[in-house]
Amino acid sequence: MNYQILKIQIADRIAVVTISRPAALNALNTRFFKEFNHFLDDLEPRDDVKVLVITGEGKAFVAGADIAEMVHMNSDEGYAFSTFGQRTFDRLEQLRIPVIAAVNGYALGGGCELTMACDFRIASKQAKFGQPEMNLGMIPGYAATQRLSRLTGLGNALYLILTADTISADDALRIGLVQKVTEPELLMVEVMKLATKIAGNGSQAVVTSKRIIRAGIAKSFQEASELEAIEFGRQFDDQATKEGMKAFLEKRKPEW
Ligand code: DAK
Repeated sequence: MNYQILKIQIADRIAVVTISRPAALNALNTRFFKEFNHFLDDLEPRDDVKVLVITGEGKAFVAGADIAEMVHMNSDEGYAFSTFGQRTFDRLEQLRIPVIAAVNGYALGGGCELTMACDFRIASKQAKFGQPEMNLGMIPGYAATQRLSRLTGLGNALYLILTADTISADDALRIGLVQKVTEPELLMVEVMKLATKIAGNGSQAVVTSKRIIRAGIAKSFQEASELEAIEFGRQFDDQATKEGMKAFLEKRKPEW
């Protein structure tokens, strides 16, 4: 595919996707969703890529869904835009490998929702987060009403969505929306350090942990613990687990 919005770099087991439509603050349009799904089609079968990083070019991560595109939609087109976006974000959340949002600037509306479909959010001090849909007379449409409360608690989700307030990276850290805040010039350095660390861990253990942590949220504690026990048992047939334990006992680094 001839990518017009995404810039993709894959090296050393890490894929970095930069959303690049800075003149519109990287607002999400239909073209973005097509390119991103195409990229996921290519990425999903690859087992040489261990971590995905998503960031934005310019002063925004993503300033929301593209209002200039949405304003012309009728209800059928709005429905299609909605389901396409929801399916894409679900697909991202369920990606086998961990996904890090490197939030360089504005992450508003659909942009904040995109970060929440990732596994971690690392933010530059210049980043700003919010769900400003109320200002447009609409409710969030890419699952902020569900993911925000799961990540930050009911009170914070209600506060952010009902006020439409924009908050700083430090406030996002305080409510648990982001995991770390960095100086702007160090954002990608810190994110790549984190990605490299995770990429170097036993790949099967990383992938399984992500899958059962996420699956467990929708289950009772007992069911989720049973899922953990099943997967825990299964890994004793895995050479990587044996190598991890042997390396510890032989006082050397594991060779994965
Ligand atoms: N869409 C389209 N263009 C956008 C945009 C957006 N979300 N945000 C910014 N831009 C464009 C601006 O129109 C401007 O274009 P030009 O005038 O230069 O042509 C350019 O980007 C630069 O923006 P500003 O001049 O406004 O830059 P400032 O630094 O002054 O302000 C800002 C930055 C981020 C505070 C401001 O741009 C802003 O308030 N932007 C809108 C933020 C926003 O309201 N975001 C939420 C959008 S609503 C759905 C699912 C999801 C959604 C909806 C439905 N379904 C399932 C149905 C999601 C909705 C949203 O995300």
